[in-house]
Amino acid sequence: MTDLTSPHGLWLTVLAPDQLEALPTDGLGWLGVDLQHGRYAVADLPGLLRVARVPVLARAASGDPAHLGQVLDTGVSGVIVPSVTSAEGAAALVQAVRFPPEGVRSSGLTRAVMTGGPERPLLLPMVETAGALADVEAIAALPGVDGLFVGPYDLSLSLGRPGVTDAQVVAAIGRVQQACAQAGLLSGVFSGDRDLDPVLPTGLDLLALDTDVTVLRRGLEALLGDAGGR
Ligand code: 3PY
Ligand code: MG
Repeated sequence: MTDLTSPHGLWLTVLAPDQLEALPTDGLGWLGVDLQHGRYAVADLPGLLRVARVPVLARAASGDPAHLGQVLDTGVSGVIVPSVTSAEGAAALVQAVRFPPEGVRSSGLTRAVMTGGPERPLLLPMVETAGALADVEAIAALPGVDGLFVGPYDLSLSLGRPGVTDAQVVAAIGRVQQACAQAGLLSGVFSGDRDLDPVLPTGLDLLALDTDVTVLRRGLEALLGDAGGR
């Protein structure tokens, strides 16, 4: 995914393809499709991919190898994989996502093959547990990992900290970004909080600003505000 025009991404949780089609994409570098906490199933990906005008990364529901194979078979640009707890867990993801000899992913006449999907989709394990944070340098050193993606909400829970802008959570995000920079990997974060944005490290490659539902909500608030007393 070398064609990123901006680090700014939108996290899709509910939108159908025709609604996505109606959104402006100026300034948007990529889309995240959330199969973990969003409404999507694997079967929703082809429709979204058909209308997307920027690269699509799927946030998988889990690190299950069969699920990851099905997600990748749709032709997404890459997978963001939740709930990694150790370097061993991340190494297992490399096995699931890479074809032999690097891994054990199965090949077939998939949508990715038939429509010219990426030959080597990105693998971005999430750092959102204390275990993954403790192993972050080892995870970044794994061949087959292209980048790390921080989930600040789960990370704050796992670290026992009160929220995503807590100093220890922010420092942890900085550590992940540094590990990525040192290993030459992509670094990504989900924000969803306008107080978090200004304290995030600079130089992030992927910054998911917020979700589609937040966009709708903020749009409605702005509309009602503009209408004022009329
Ligand atoms: C988290 O912050 O835990 C996430 O997974 C972001 O979507
Ligand atoms: Mg999470």
